[in-house]
Amino acid sequence: MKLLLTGFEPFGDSDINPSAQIVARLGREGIAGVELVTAVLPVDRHRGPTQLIQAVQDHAPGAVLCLGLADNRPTIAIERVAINLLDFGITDNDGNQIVDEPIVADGPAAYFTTLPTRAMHDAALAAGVPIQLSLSAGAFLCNQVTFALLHHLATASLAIPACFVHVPYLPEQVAGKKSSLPSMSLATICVGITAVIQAINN
Ligand code: PCA
Repeated sequence: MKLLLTGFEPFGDSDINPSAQIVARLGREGIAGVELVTAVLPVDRHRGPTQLIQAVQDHAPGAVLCLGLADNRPTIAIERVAINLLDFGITDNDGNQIVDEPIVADGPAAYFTTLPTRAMHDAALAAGVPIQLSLSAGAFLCNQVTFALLHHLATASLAIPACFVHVPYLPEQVAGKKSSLPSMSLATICVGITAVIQAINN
């Protein structure tokens, strides 16, 4: 199977985004039985969704798995739903802070993600990695690119399953901060994401 795996550039007050590091590492090391194609998306309300859809058009993958950082999650989180809402708590990397706007005017309220989320969850747990199923990817770029992709696939009648997975901070991102934010090592996250991808490939 050809799988498009994406991450995001750093955003906010951090110069690290673990999702980009995971994509780089797994792209370099490979996963048995999977042809991985990768992209790192800009945290930009216009270029983020456009580049994701362009990557799907360029590579014609059999499945799409998008990764991003969730700054307060203690575990990996598989997103089951993307909602038609932009409500940015911070600016994107182009300075846009959008409040209460739809992603697609007159579009549906939400889409379910379309990869086998339960099997993905169970595979990561079996590999010993903390993971949960989540009902909200928030209302920032991660939710936006997921909604935009699912809307594109639905309206273009493309039967390509797609899903978003949030990952926690890396330990080096929280070390020295005042609050005790949760984190997970890059090695552990990569074990979990590898198990998730193997479950998609089964
Ligand atoms: N996380 C943000 C956007 C980019 C990223 O890695 C989010 O959760 O929306």
